[in-house]
Amino acid sequence: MGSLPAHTTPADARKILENRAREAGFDLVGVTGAEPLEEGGERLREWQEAGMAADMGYMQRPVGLLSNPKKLQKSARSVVSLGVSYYPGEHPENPGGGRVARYAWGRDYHEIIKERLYRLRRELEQELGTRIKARAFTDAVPLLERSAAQKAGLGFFGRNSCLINGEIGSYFFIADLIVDLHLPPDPPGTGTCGRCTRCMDRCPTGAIQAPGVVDARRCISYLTIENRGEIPRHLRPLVGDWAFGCDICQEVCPYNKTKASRSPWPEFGAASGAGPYLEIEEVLEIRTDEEFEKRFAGTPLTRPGREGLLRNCCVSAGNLGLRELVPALARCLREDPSPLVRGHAAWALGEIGGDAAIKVLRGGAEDDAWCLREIEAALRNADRSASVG
Ligand code: B12
Repeated sequence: MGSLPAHTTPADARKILENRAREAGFDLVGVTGAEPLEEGGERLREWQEAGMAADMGYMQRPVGLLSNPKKLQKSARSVVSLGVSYYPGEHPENPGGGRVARYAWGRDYHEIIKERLYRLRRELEQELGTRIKARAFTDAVPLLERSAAQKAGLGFFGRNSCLINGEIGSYFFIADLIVDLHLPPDPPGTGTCGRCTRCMDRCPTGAIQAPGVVDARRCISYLTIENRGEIPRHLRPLVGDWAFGCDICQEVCPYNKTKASRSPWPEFGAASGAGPYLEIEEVLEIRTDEEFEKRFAGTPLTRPGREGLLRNCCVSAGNLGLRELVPALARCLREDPSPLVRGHAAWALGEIGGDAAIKVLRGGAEDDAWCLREIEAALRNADRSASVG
């Protein structure tokens, strides 16, 4: 088990950690013990039992695993929780693209943050003069990171379930260093949403079922990132122009309106990755996984895979009513190897409507049963708007 040299008190070690973490670019630093996260575990159990984890298999793992840092590292004594702002600014007015959630404008945060975490560990080892056994990660292992971060003092749970920090809002990643050192724990994070319910009122799909409880099955972030299947037809119009993730419950939060300041990490800026909008036509032309991987390598946008991202871009095109995309959607409907993409392309054509779209919908040679149902529904939709118009 790691121990501090005789001349260093736990309080000294805590101060050194704070200084090195800030130098490494972390905005928030806190420590909690490595005991199980009991309240978080209880909430997780209820959430799982209500089916709110949707199809995320990794969130259906046993509560005792997800809520116990010692399952990740036997010798764990403290969890160092760190916050790093990713706020890249506000979306400019939509030029007709697929909207990307702010956390994904730049490079993939997983590797970038992990590297800095291990560097932080090395610096601590040098300065403290002791070996530290550590596990470093962000959003990559089975642990309730928000619960650990709240216990470590990084912020409080907002009604949108995000961890909110009174000084910087909620546009920050949580990163963790589980260490075998005993460090003095911080008091848990406190704060309140007061009477504000904007996030609950403004979520287009009504995903926030109760304060702090998000039903993934309705959350646009889940539907466009983690979901591998169709976006349920009744939810598609509510997804709006979001093509990857969603920030609405954070955008409307008063803490973010007044406290969010741009992340100093250039990796998270729009210039380093996909930026605030995807060019829908360009995405709709990607026909192979290799091409897709090459186009989005090193960004978070690889997560839903080619089919998922094209599915989302079809939905954005339909909701934006982009007539100029009828030819690209027609090519998807005729040529894309994936029924998932073809079915959503049909839906978008139905939403856009007009003679050209109807002609495409009538003229196909589809043989997939689900796609055929999508085409029929799209034709009903397009015909209905034609007769109303
Ligand atoms: C699964 C997951 C998702 C799912 C489900 C989200 C959800 N709310 O559960 C989906 C795909 C929808 C999602 C979306 C997003 N995610 Co996500 N996601 C995760 C993941 C992997 C697990 C979250 C989880 O445990 N959910 C289960 C439920 C039960 O837990 P919970 O919502 O956190 O609720 C906790 C509270 O209720 C808490 N609690 C305990 N006591 C109390 C007391 C009170 C009074 C209250 C209210 C709550 C409370 O206990 C619960 C368990 O910890 C974490 C990484 C990790 N390993 O922790 C990232 C993580 C939560 N996601 C993150 C981000 C950035 C996002 C998005 C903003 C991305 C985007 N822009 O599209 C959205 C935000 C949507 C939202 N409002 O949550 C960050 C959040 C950082 C922050 N400041 O909070 C995390 C921590 C990743 C990271 N390492 O930075 N995500």
